[in-house]
Amino acid sequence: MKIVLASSNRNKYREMKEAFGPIGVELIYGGDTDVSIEVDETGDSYEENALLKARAWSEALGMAALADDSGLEVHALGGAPGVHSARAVPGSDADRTMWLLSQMEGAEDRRARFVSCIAVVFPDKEPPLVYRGICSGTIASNPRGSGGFGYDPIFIPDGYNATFAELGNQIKTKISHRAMAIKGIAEMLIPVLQYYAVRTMEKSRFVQGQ
Ligand code: ITT
Repeated sequence: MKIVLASSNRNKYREMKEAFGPIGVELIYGGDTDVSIEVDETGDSYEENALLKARAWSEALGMAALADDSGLEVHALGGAPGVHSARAVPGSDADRTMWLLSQMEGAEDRRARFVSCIAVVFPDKEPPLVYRGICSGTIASNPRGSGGFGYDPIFIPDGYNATFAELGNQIKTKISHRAMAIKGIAEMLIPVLQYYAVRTMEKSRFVQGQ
């Protein structure tokens, strides 16, 4: 089954593209399709925004769509930037990273967590699937490393002494919030894929029998 990734964030696609092969899903990068979709992320939660994105892409392309809505929640900042992580301040990922470090100046409590919520929407009446993944860690005092994207240079996952940007994609795709969300959503997808496979088989039997 083909599912489109409802995103033009190529970094997310890089972290997700291999993950669904083992359950028989080919994930297509939204940026490689001939539609360009801008979704207003007006939801108050990751779940709402992931569903908004997945619905918009599924309707536009008439196929199943999978969206990730994610963010960084910093304990000392009351959970900010959270659902607003991509737009916390205007500018580049590096600008937002430096802004976050400035907000954290002098803070002893460096606890933080990344959250990823993945939603899958189908083109028929099948109910959507939603799953949330979390990765806990701490905020570094300076940006370190060149891998990943977003706040990766300042996030040190628990159990490691290096940032996501230093650890690189091979480790990140095993332990990150997105990896956890992918694992959960893949388990939810398996029975749905089986249902579609049986339905397709029955349809083709019906056509042959006519
Ligand atoms: P799409 O909506 O097109 O998928 P986006 O980048 O706008 O792409 P989000 O609205 O979900 O995605 O915003 C998530 C932001 O949270 C992202 O831009 C980063 O700033 C941050 N973020 C999420 N996951 C991250 C990760 O794995 N590493 C670093 N930063 C991350």
